[in-house]
Amino acid sequence: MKKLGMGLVGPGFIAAHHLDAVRRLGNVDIVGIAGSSLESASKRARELGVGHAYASYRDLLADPAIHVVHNTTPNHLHREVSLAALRAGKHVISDKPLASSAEESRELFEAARDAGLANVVTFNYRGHALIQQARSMIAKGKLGAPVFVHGRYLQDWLTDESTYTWRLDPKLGGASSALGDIGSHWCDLAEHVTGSRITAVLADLHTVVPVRQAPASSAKAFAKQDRSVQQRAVKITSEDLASVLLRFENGARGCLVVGQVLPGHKNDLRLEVNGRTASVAWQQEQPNQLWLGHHAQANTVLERDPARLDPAARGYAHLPAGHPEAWSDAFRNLIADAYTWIRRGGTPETRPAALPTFADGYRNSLVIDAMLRSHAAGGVWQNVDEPIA
Ligand code: SOE
Repeated sequence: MKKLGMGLVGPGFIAAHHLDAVRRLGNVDIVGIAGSSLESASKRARELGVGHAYASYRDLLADPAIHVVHNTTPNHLHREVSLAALRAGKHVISDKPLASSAEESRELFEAARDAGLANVVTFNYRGHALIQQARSMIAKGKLGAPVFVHGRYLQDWLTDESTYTWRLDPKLGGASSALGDIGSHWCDLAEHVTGSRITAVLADLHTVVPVRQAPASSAKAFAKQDRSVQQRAVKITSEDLASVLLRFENGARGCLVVGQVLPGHKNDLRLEVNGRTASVAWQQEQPNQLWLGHHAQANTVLERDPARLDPAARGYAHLPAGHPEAWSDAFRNLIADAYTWIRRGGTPETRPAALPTFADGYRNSLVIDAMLRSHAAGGVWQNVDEPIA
């Protein structure tokens, strides 16, 4: 089997996890990384144990040893780097959200489709075995028709007004902050698990912390801010809190709350689907258990155990029950699916069913866009635009 070479552009917080996942596959060469300068890329390459650093992402793209590009740049660079990578004939694995706006996402979706190359967006929570189990159960009708899809994605790393991140700057992070950063994961998961699209939304957005003290450089997610460096006051216009009502194409109703300033909530993503005959609920912070709810019999908890899962989910569980698998294992599952697809040629027919593509990233941008429109219109229902194919 030909050994594939990968390069990574944008060596920030998430880069280490891309590299970790690739290393765990064992059959992909990590060729090199690029950042904002040769100096920063070299420093990060040393820290991450990567053998080569490029002066720019263009140099990385010019290297024939690289077949796959992982784009982990800040959102405002997703479009530029992913487009250039596709034009250079490289398969692309991009961080979420796919781009800074629905329009940019459409451009990327079209470029990937026309290039005939594998295109993946890291909605990594799909990689959990019990998420695939819930999806399989719903597809098989084990819950009856879904009637209510609800949940939350809550964090607290932006609680303190002295924490600042590029994600809050619309020029760098895109028009939405909390919704683009983490609401996007929830919406993707809800659509993936139910197999049904969000068709309309009613959103109320809010900025709990309207002024922040920004240091010279942006905070890494979950990192402690260094208060000794000089600060400047920055006015924040994007949301750090959102409440959204949802309608799905299968008739189900839904409800989502998203926030990043909610003390005590670290990475609290929860999804529950109530069908006419049974319910399922899953929590990211306890990913090895799937709650199964019933009306006329006792509720149960399904432990993640390959032996107890549907065939569609079994491949995403690697250890017996009682040996927890979590965030990084799900991330690895997604990256494993991405490389499986690349080895199969990256055609639409050969894509592993759980793998999120640029088409999904584009759709997701349209959902977030509808939420922004709904709020801007004073809190009225907005239809999610159909993707332009
Ligand atoms: C910060 O909110 C963050 O790292 C997100 O950017 C990730 O996508 C999410 O999975 C965890 O939280």
